[in-house]
Amino acid sequence: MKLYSYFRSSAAYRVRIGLNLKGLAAEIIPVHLRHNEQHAPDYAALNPQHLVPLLEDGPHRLIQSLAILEYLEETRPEPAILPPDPAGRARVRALAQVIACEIHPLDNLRVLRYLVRDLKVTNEAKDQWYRHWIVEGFDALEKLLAGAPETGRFCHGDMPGLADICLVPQVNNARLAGMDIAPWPTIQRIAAACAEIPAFAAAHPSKQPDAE
Ligand SMILES: N[C@@H](CCC(=O)N[C@@H](CS)C(=O)NCC(=O)O)C(=O)O
Repeated sequence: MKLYSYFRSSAAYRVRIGLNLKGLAAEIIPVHLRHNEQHAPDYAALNPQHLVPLLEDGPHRLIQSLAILEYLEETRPEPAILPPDPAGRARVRALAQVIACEIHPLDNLRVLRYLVRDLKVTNEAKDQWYRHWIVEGFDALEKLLAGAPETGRFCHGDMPGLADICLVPQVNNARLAGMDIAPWPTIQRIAAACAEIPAFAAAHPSKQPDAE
């Protein structure tokens, strides 16, 4: 397998964690987003969205981190990253989507660039925007996690899964933005529990071949 990745990309970070949890090896092909390599013709031909991650698995070329993770779950079911029951799977997917569909897209590099370059928003206002969507998303996520009997050591029970895979990179982004996670104690606790797992630790941006 080949994973087109950027060390700081949280969507690629999700797939790196998923591969590690399932014990799967993938060659990392770095795509430097700050140097605009996602827009290079060779890469754009692979992914017309000009985004990472992209996973090649034999003849299959897969994009969108959640779709990739579901593909890995279906093709390599053990260890599972989704619970066995439909209601549990719906809960885990919902938690994952709170992050991957409601926080992350608003804070993506191309959105931030558009705010500054096209809409002439100041850097201060751009940073305020960035933090705003994390605060709003984490406030909801904290309530969803803290108030639920299904929450265990991890987002759903005592085994890490899809929701944790999405949570950890988003917490990392928040910390990189100088945010304190303490106001969300359940999120903080779960992120700390994940950090102890080698599959999560090895996927961290600082451990990537293209890390700077
Ligand atoms: N929904 C997509 C999001 C992918 C995405 O936004 N990737 C970012 C890095 S985290 C990217 O490639 N950004 C390039 C850009 O904004 O120009 C997924 O989950 O894979």
